[in-house]
Amino acid sequence: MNPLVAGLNRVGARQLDTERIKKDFPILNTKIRGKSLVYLDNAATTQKPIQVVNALSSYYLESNANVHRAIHDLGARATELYEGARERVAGFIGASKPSEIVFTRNATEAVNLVAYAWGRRNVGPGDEIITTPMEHHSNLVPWQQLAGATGARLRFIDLTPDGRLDMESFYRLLNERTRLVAVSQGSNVLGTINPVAEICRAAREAEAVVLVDGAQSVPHMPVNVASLGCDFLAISGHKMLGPTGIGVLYGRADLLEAMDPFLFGGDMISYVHLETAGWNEIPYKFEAGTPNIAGAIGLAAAIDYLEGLGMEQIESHERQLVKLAMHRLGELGYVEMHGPAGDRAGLISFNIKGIHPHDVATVLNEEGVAIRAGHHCAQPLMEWLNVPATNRASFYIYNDEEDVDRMVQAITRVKEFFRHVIV
Ligand code: 7TS
Repeated sequence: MNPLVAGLNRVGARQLDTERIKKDFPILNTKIRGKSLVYLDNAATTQKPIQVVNALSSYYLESNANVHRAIHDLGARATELYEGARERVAGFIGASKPSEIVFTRNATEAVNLVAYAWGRRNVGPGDEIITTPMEHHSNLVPWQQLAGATGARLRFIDLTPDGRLDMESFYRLLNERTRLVAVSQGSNVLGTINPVAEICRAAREAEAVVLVDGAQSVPHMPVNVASLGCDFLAISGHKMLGPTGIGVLYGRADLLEAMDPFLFGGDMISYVHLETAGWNEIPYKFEAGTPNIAGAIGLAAAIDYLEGLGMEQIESHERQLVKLAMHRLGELGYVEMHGPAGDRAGLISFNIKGIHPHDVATVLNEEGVAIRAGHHCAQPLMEWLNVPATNRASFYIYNDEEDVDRMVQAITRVKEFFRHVIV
């Protein structure tokens, strides 16, 4: 027997009970083109368990009111739930206090908040911002804008041929002009896990601030801001079983205190006169207007679900699956996979020579297998890979060995469809 398969059976059975988990996700029973759905687009967004949907509906049905303003009991209950969610997030990522947790719409807004509220005040002409060619556009374009507005310069860490950060290149770039290092912990295309703790240590010595894009890591592995030593961390709730429209910016309290607000209006003020206003304390000064109360509550329920499984178990489950999938795709002989061979996150980007990724994804869809095709909002990385687009299969807690089988089988159908072009 294939030792990877044996390993997966042994470890998978002991770690995550996917059969039980799947029961919490009714959407996974959906039929696509008459076939049962295999959902492998988790890096785009994950499915939601009934526990999260129930948390949303019971909030709306039993506790709906605006937060931070009402004297009435319902308002107090909504505020308690919303602030409880903030505490839940703080505990989940090891923040030292809830006030370091700012609720945003998504990871994109969290990065933009830092680019405006921290960047416009702390970055000037001749300063440098270090980032990488593997960033999602969300962690690149805001820095391009900041550099353009302030006269700062973007510097890019080189990648190794297998898609890791070349750390020597990072150490060469880091200098007294570096104000910020903006780096993803997990690449949404290559599956690379970047050594962010090491980057944070070095940046601290150089007195530079580090923003970690945790959109693809926080849902999949234990992440603790204290042990990473990062200054900012951006998270999207919808990529970790939570609702859409809720994200998180973790920021070190002293940095948040010193920053200007990003958006202005209700709830973020301490006083307003006709001509002037003063700002509320953190984190409220960054949460102008009525927030996504239900979204925060749903995110807390998602964290409960994930912690119930265990982040280490989730990480190891995905690693087993991706290892198996890479092995099986490698055996086909016509699938070119991108990114590191081992020690990587639970997703695989690949190309099949001579066939556009959209065609591959279309054939897979016919077979009920949902994968993504495109540039994955990482166009500079597509240039680096020298492809217009890739296919991407991304795994999560409910995926299992059978899902890998179904994907591989569907890819063999692609070969049948396009046999004249595959050599
Ligand atoms: N950072 C990374 C590494 C991401 O993968 C994404 C979204 C974001 C930031 C932005 O997250 P958002 O919730 O603010 O949109 N990535 C993807 C993806 O790979 N496919 O669809 C969205």
